[in-house]
Amino acid sequence: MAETSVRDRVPPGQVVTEKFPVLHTGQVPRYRDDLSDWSFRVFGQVERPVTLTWDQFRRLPAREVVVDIHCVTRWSKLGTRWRGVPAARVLEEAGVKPEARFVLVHADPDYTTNLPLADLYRDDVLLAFEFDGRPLAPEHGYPVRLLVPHRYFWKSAKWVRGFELLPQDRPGYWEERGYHNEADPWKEQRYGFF
Ligand SMILES: Nc1nc2c(c(=O)[nH]1)N[C@H]1C(S)=C(S)[C@@H](COP(=O)(O)O)O[C@H]1N2
Ligand SMILES: [Mo]
Repeated sequence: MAETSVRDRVPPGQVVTEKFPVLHTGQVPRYRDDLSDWSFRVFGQVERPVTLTWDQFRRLPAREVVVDIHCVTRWSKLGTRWRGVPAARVLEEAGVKPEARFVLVHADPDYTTNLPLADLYRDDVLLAFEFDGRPLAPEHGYPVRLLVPHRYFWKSAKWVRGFELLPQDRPGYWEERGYHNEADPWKEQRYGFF
């Protein structure tokens, strides 16, 4: 099978980097060593709101993906390797109501970002707990970050703590501050109107 050439993997206006820049607002959150102060909630338009402990979360089946990631600040990183629980698997725990169409992703410290619910059913959308075979670094989202490779990286919330299922779209932190609601790197949806 012919590999897509590297050039074809870089969206317009992006520059490839080997580094892994760190970008976020606020302080890197710290958790207890046993992660007893970490949980993941699924709530809103669901049959059974759930709060998963770290142990419950880690018992869910995980998978590995290798994906390209694209930041709105114009860096792209190709072939990044992640391991995590498919977001869809976590939704299954709660049972999604038919009214649910959007998700507001909640993360520490006070970060949110919004997605269409359908995004969470993609194979490569993970609640990722490993990068390149190791636990996430604190500054990259330890213990768990969302990975949404097909959208600009601000949608990949670090220190993710919950999914709120909604009947209507609700903008997150950057979306409220003028970033594009859809954030498709191939369409250069960097900034825009909600
Ligand atoms: N919780 C949280 N997640 C976040 C952010 C943030 O401020 N808080 N920033 C986002 C932005 S704007 C980017 S570009 C990526 C950067 O991820 P990285 O630091 O692992 O490269 O994290 C995203 N996830
Ligand atoms: Mo960003």
